[in-house]
Amino acid sequence: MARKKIALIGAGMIGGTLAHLAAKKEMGDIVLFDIAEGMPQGKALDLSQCGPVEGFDARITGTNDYADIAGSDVIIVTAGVPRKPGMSRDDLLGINLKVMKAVGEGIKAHAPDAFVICITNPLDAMVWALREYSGLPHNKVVGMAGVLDSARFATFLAWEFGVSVKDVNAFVLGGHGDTMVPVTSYTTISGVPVDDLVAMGKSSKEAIDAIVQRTRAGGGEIVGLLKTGSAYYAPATSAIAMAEAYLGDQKRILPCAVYVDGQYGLDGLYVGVPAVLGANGVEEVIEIALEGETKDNFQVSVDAVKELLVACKGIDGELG
Ligand code: A3D
Repeated sequence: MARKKIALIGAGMIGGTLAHLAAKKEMGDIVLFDIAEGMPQGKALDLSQCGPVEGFDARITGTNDYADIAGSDVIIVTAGVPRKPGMSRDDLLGINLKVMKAVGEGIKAHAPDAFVICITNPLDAMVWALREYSGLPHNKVVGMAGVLDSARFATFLAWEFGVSVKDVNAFVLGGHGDTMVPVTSYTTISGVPVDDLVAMGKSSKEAIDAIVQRTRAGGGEIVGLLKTGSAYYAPATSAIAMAEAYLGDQKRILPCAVYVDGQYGLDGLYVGVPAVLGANGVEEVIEIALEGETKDNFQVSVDAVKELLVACKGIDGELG
């Protein structure tokens, strides 16, 4: 069987980390694409030279030519500009929308059968625009955010309860932004809902509320510390988990930004909800019952995503 091919559009901090992870896991051969001349080629050469030390077989190449992504099984898109301190994800909209147009057209022309995972912010709007520009089926274009947001939530909860992160199953819904909805009623530690653990006195409502807020602001906290860019290790590993679910037909249920077509009473947009990822891409959107405050917060998040789509359509009249 031929090796799988993974194209990484954007060879910056996340792109380079993705390439290293994919190579270490021998997921396939890797093409790093970027508009910066020499940079993807240089990173590819450097990463290739990890192979003999780490013992992986993966051909890693760098390019500035979209023709080289032809035949890719998976494409992970990080092309664009990351947030700087004080800049919201939404400030990035205008700049990154133009990037999505170029990337979408490149994918359409050279790799229309790929499964595409978008990471570029503002995520829920960029994945929608990328799908529009690429013309790929909706089930083959998905956004990475929920896996990362859930991982952040899980990390903070594991610290709070003094347990292994392996035992925390965290659940975050909605758009990837300050309005995301970490759901404590669906978040469990070894099957026990966090709300029940609070009732048992293992933590307090105030502490959990603070963790929810820290999760929502989790990206910004790292931007503030790094000062020159945004998080890249955890975003990269989260996208790799999604790529593995597709390539291995794992049928994993992962929170992703997926196209909703009637589910949750929504259609025509991408938003973060649990979905089954397998060989057909997004195979099913899981519709859970939302009630009370969670329902209201999800609606606020959806409204924020809708506002971004209106802004995108305002910038490029050909969209939607
Ligand atoms: P960075 O290291 O700047 O890499 C971005 C790369 O994109 C650079 O190498 C650019 O040269 C390249 N690029 C710019 N325009 C184009 C183009 N038209 N075609 C191809 N390449 C281009 O950023 P990063 O890797 O740290 O972050 C990448 C994106 O991910 C940013 O938009 C971040 O905001 C976003 N991000 C999202 C999450 C989510 O959870 C959704 C988390 C962290 C970062």
